[in-house]
This record gives sequence, C-alpha cells and structure tokens, in this order.
Amino acid sequence: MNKDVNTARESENCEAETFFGIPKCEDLDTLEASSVFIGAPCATVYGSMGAFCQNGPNALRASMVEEISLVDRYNFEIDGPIFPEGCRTAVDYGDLEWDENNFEHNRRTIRNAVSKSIEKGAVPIVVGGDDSIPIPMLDALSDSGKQFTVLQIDAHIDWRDSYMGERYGLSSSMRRASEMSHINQIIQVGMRGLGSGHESDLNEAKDWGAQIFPAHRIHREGIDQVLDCIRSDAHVVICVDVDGIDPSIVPAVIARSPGGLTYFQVIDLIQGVSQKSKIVAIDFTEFFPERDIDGLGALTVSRLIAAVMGVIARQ
Ligand SMILES: [Mn+2]
Repeated sequence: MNKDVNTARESENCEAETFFGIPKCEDLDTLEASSVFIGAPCATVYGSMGAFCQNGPNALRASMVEEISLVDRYNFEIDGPIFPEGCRTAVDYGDLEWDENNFEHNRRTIRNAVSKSIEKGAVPIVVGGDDSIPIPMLDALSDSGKQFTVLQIDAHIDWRDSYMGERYGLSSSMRRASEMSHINQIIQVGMRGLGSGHESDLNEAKDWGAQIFPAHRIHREGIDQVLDCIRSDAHVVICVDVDGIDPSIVPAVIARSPGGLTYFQVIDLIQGVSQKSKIVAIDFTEFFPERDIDGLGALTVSRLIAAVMGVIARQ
C-alpha cells in the first residue's frame, strides 16, 4: 500500500479523537477495559520550566492517526493483533484537566483517576506530562493494601530529595516512591550520562535497596538480569521516562543523552514483566513534542504504547 505523502503530512497536524481509534471512556465509573489511556499533561512543575510536556498526550494520539485502520492487523512485537478476539480492548479517557498553578489539585486528579481505574479492573496507562506524574500514580496504589515493585526506565535515577524547593517534581519521583510503605522494591534501568543527581543521591538509593542497572550494563549483558530480580507473584508498576530510550529514536526529550535503551529492549522488558508477573499500572512521561524530529519520537513512543496495550490485554 502506497501512502500519499500529502495525506500523511495533513494527518500529522490533525487532532485525533482517541489514541489508535480505541473507544472513548467518558466516565471512569462505567469503565470496562483491559487498560485505559489517561492523558496527564501536568502534575508538579518547576517554576523555570513550566508544563513543557503538556502537549505530549495529544501529539501521541495524532501520530497514530495513519495507523487506525491497521488496529486489527498482525503486530510482530506481540505475535498477533493488539487486541485478540476474546480480549477486552483499551479505552481512552482523554486528558485530565489541570492547573499550572495548583499542583496539589493536579496530583489529586491523577491519583483519583488511577485509583478508580484499578478499582474497575483496568490497568492505567498514564501518559504525561513530565516525570512528576508517577508520584500521584504510585500514591494511588496504596488504596489496594498490596505491596508493589516499581520498574523505572529512565536516563536518570530521580532520587533528589527536593529540587528548586519542590519535593514532588520530576527529579524526585523515585525518592518519593521509596518513602511509600506499599512499595517494597525499586528496579531502575537505563541510567547514563549526567543528570541533576549527586553521588550522595545514588548512594542513598542503593542504601535503600534500589537495584540499579545503568544503560551500559544493559547493552553489555542484556535484560534478563533485570527480569530475574522480579518475583513471579509481584505486582509491578512500570515508570517509563522516555529519555531512558535512545535519543536516535526518541529525540523528543528535554535533555538528550546518548546510549539509551533500544525499542526492543523496552518492549522485551515490559513483555517479560507481564509474562513473569503482572503489570498493574504504567506511565510514559517526558515526551516533549516540540523537541521531536520529523515525528520520529512520537512514532516510537506511540508504537510502544500500542504494544503495551496488547501486552496488557493478554494478561
Ligand atoms: Mn529522565
């Protein structure tokens, strides 16, 4: 099938109603799905940076417009159609409303949406927004009374106690996770280069028991060592900061760092978790469409999210 170049260009700019043409969910009280795409443009921002990822969810929806007619085709990443017959599909809840000056309100809105989704038996796929989004998402899990494993994919460890006077910002997500009594394991994958953290942050992460796999170790030794850390009865929350992926395929981030994970290392990690244990929630953060190159990052991240929907539908 030849695609008309002009048609493709036009669709890049058009507004997509939902991600990948999946049904829209207007009310989480009536939610019936395997997973739910929840756009979260903003949680807690640093004053000087603003809500720089606010257009992330819509850019990812727009990048899948050309693919909507292919939703029932064979997807080699997951060995079948995204939603095989007999599986519940995913739905799109749209974007949560937010206020750039009221972070507590944003966090409460995210927390409530995640909590309600889980209560309804759907896995929340929370699409940011910057990397402050995971904090209210992880907080919402305490309602279940269970213990959780966090698997973070990121170029950075995010263990700052506070940054620019803010404790709930994007540099502190794993530090805040470590303080939650319902989180008993943190595995971090993809670290490299220079971030905002100090050596003391890394030492405190290790002292807590965080299992840290820098990107170079993943490239040398593979991902099985990561999956080996996860117990088969674990409830796993996956936090994907898309700067954990290599900037050659996801240039749409605020600080590109060479040597990141490949598309298939990320897919295999997520699929491996699902096959071994259970994914209970996942987020994709730090997708910054204004820094993208020819829609390349949007293509990579939206294809990943589509594959994740298929992985979760099979759980
Ligand atoms: Mn990061």
